[in-house]
Amino acid sequence: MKRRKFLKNSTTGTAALMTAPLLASCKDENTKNKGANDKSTPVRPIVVCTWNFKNASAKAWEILDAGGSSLDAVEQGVRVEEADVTNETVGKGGRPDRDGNVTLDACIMDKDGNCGSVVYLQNIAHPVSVARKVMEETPHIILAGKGAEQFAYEQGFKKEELLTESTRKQYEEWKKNSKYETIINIENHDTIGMLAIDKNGDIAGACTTSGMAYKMAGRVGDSPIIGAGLYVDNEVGGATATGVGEEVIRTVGSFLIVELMRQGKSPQEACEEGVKRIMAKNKDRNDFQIGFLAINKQGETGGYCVHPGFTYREFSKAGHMNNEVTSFY
Ligand code: SD4
Repeated sequence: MKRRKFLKNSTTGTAALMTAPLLASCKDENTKNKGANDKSTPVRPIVVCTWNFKNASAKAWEILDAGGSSLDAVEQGVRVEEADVTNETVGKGGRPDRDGNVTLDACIMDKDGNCGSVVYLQNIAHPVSVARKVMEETPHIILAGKGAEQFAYEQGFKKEELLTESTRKQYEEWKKNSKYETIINIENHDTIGMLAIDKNGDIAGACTTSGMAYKMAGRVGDSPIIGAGLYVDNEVGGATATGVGEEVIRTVGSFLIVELMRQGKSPQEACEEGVKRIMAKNKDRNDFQIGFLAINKQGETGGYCVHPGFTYREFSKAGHMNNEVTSFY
């Protein structure tokens, strides 16, 4: 049965948060950012990211609060998760494909509509930074596989083993049955998509992932595809996605959500419509999760997902919080 709840929020792990040095200057609040719903007062700076990535959002906030650009904020923010080997869905320590290779997808987009992306990148721990180099140093937008890796080395990135002891063991275990399954809310965090508005009111976004665990070799998801896993239009807002990328690509989800906001929908309404479009194409199936997150130029935020469990973290002067979003089911 379809049910709609109002956006809830929770501040989990407040005690742990208070010990983190990055957060020392910010208060942790239990209430939704009030300014975010007041259309007359744009909320800036502000950063939001998929799931409750406290350290990543705090890093981005540190940059925004110091007057840095939204582009730097999202790059540096998502790098925190790329470096965290305990996060087995992003960057180093991400789960491999079915041949045992860790292949990473990431993209970044700035206020001027410039964008860069890497797909199927191996042996490099920070795909988002390679994506930024593609954006800034090449005439192209997407580099794939060996070409992307070669470009990364030319740009000074170091070769690294991305498979960890933990993911290697899980892979060996997986090989016993070799069954490809899309797990809903894996680890309760997966791909990180981040959207930020800086003090100038400029919007940027980034998205990075190791993709679906045990995917076919060569598979690329939505996360590095501009318009699918991420889209930013500085006049309107930005959107990002997590979940089964194939479904997000079929609706060009993030672009759709930004266009719906351009037509007057709130971020919340636009995310709901995005999920409904996906479900309309999946009348016989609901065994997958999709979570959309959006922000508009005013700093209003919203999210919606197929199944309960998806959350997004929001960080502004009003505080930082983990928002549970409403779901289609
Ligand atoms: C993908 N959207 O590769 C990514 C992965 C993800 O939950 O978000 N997993 O399809």
